[in-house]
Amino acid sequence: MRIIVLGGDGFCGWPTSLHLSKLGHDVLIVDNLSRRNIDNELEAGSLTPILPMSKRLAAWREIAGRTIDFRLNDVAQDYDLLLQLFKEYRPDALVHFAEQRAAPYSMKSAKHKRYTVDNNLNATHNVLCATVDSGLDIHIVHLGTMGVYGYGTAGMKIPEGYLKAKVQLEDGSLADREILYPPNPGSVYHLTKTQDQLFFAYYNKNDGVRITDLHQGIVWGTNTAETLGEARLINRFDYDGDYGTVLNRFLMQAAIGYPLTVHGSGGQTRAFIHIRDTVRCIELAIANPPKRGDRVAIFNQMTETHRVRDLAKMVSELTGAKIEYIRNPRLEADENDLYVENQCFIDLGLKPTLLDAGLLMEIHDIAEKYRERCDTSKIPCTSKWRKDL
Ligand code: NAD
Ligand code: USQ
Repeated sequence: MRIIVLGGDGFCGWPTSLHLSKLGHDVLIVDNLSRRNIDNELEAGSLTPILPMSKRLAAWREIAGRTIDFRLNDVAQDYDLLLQLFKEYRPDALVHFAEQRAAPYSMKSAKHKRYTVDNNLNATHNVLCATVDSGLDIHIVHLGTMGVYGYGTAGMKIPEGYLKAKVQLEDGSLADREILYPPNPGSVYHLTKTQDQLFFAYYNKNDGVRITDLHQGIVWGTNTAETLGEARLINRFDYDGDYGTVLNRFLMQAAIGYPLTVHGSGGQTRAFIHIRDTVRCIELAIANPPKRGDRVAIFNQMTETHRVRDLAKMVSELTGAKIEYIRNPRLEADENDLYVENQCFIDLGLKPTLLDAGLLMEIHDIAEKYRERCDTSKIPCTSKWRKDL
């Protein structure tokens, strides 16, 4: 297939591009390198030394004998170039990672809130508009988030996108309906993902665009089969207070002897997935597109749930790291249970990579290897959800 990967320079996009290329697909990465610019803005970079795009792609050509093309484009701003790319490249599928994805970054200031909304909503809308405008039947695979649901479940498993509801009719009888699960975002970033869902529902209904929306949990790990053992292909590893996600942060903190930063009581339960499973899920989603006329396919892309303090304890027992309970800069429930349905990917053949000591230590060891690159002043989460927190 011919596949465009929007946001293919990022943490999920780079290993996905390699994986799809390795499978024999023709891949074109489109990215505006905004994440590298945000690294400059925050004066915080990837713990692992990632190469510039042209060098990454040259290494892949040399190692795998496969070519991945690249176009520098802002998907949210340069609509004409995006449309032209679609018409020239004529992709069968498109994977859309090109959004600002950190909740803390989206809450830093009015400027960051507005950037996140402008960037994410325009990027998604431009992709949909250009798909229709091009006249091509492109299957859009989008990376959404588990955070669109909120993290509470009223005692049931969170379904894959659609909630079975009983509605009362005029005559008092009950009718069955399936509705989009009520959105309940916990940050401006998560809010943009709930809005993305409405764009998808509308363009699917109005224009028959075929869409798979993947509600992904927190991604952990760094290596995939394609990046392992080859420094020039190394994936990014975010550890700073805005972009670093919780489990990778704890492993990195343990590696440099920094106390594990648990927010509040650490009773927050979240969904997780290893980066290897991320790339496999995208392979499966591309191989199993919705048919023309089908509604938006929504899959929960996660493999397990964990409480933050349990993760901290696990990492501490493995490494001897100290745990520090710090004031939570976010507005979120102190304690929550989370049950999530994830049968769609299992049925398609996903064999979940679950958290185990070996994999945790692999990440810890990578962090240890690059510890000299860590700027410890960038570890604290300084972005507050409200000024009074
Ligand atoms: P990332 O920031 O590492 O990568 C995003 C990439 O998109 C970057 O290379 C960036 O330069 C590019 N980009 C952003 N806006 C763009 C624009 N307007 N035009 C062109 N390129 C643009 O993020 P990631 O961790 O790889 O996440 C990718 C997607 O997966 C995001 O949409 C995110 O919401 C979703 N997701 C990530 C996680 C996670 O834990 N990392 C979990 C769930 C969902
Ligand atoms: N947390 C800590 N200590 C830390 C960092 C985080 O206790 O040092 C806590 C947070 O308060 C939160 C939880 O860990 O309760 C998760 O935080 P996170 O930064 O790991 O993840 P989150 O902000 O939810 O965002 C990440 C990705 C985002 C994706 C989302 C999936 O950055 O792109 O959409 O995970 S989900 O969480 O399922 O919504």
